[in-house]
Amino acid sequence: MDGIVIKKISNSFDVYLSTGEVVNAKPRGLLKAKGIFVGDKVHILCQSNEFTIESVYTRKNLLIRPPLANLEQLVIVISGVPNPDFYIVDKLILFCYVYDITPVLVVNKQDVYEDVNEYVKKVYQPIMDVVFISAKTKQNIDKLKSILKNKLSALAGQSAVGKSAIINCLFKNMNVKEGELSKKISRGKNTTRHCEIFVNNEFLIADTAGFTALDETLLPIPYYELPLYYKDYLPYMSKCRYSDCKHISESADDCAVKSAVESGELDKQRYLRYKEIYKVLEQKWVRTHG
Ligand SMILES: Nc1nc2c(ncn2[C@@H]2O[C@H](COP(=O)(O)OP(=O)(O)OP(=O)(O)O)[C@@H](O)[C@H]2O)c(=O)[nH]1
Ligand SMILES: [Mg+2]
Ligand SMILES: [Zn+2]
Repeated sequence: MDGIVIKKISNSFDVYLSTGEVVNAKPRGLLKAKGIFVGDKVHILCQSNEFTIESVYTRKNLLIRPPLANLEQLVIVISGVPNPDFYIVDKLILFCYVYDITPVLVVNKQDVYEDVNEYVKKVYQPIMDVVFISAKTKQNIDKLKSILKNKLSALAGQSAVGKSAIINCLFKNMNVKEGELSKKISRGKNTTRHCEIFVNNEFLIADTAGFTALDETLLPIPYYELPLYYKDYLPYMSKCRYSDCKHISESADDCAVKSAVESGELDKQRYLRYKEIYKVLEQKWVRTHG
């Protein structure tokens, strides 16, 4: 039978079977525990009530930090308070594109703050699914559920945006401590190694603190390819004078992105964040190739 690894403790794995059961399994002799990750799809054999992982199916992707295989969706959570850090949001979106993960933006705490909605609608709705929710009043939770259905997803976002509260909305009887969980984890020794998947018959959600600290130097994007990762810039790019325009040092006469930023058609702040990410990636390129 087949299943998904949802938890790993040294040589022992919890596997969620296609029947809905969770069993504990050990890897077959030659199969090294080191080579099996949370999120892996595995083939299991059962003999006299002992479960053995026989093989690991080919992965869609494998993340190192957090150590997680086959992630399909990343739910990036923001809220009115704490003040959203859109630089983190933009980096997480790039990270998703690199690893073939679908990014989804969730704007939580709609019961108290709606101030960022307009900005999010203008800047992010054109490039991704955006859901405005309240974990407290359950506003639009059904919409979020339909996006998460039958997929392996993870939540990412700054502390206190409501990630634990959202997990509590999705999984009855879970009761993850809100405002406490990450403190507990961050006191542990291997914070970045912690990764576990919560499951029920509808969704699989990876619980990990590993995404918030995403460092742009970890993005394996050559700086000169960055323009191709900006879906919102691509329609303009075809009107830039040079087909390989980077929208950086070109003049606004030659660059349709720059002139759209000047006219207010494209958001100035997102463009400044783009320039910052470009600069960091270029410096990294010079360090490693120069
Ligand atoms: N008013 C309101 N408060 C919320 C909502 N969602 C979460 N909160 C509150 O916001 C605070 C932080 O929520 P958490 O779920 O702990 O945030 P988190 O993202 O898990 O934070 P870390 O674990 O530190 O990363 C808690 O006091 C929650 O009760 C919401 O939709 N509306
Ligand atoms: Mg939390
Ligand atoms: Zn340009």
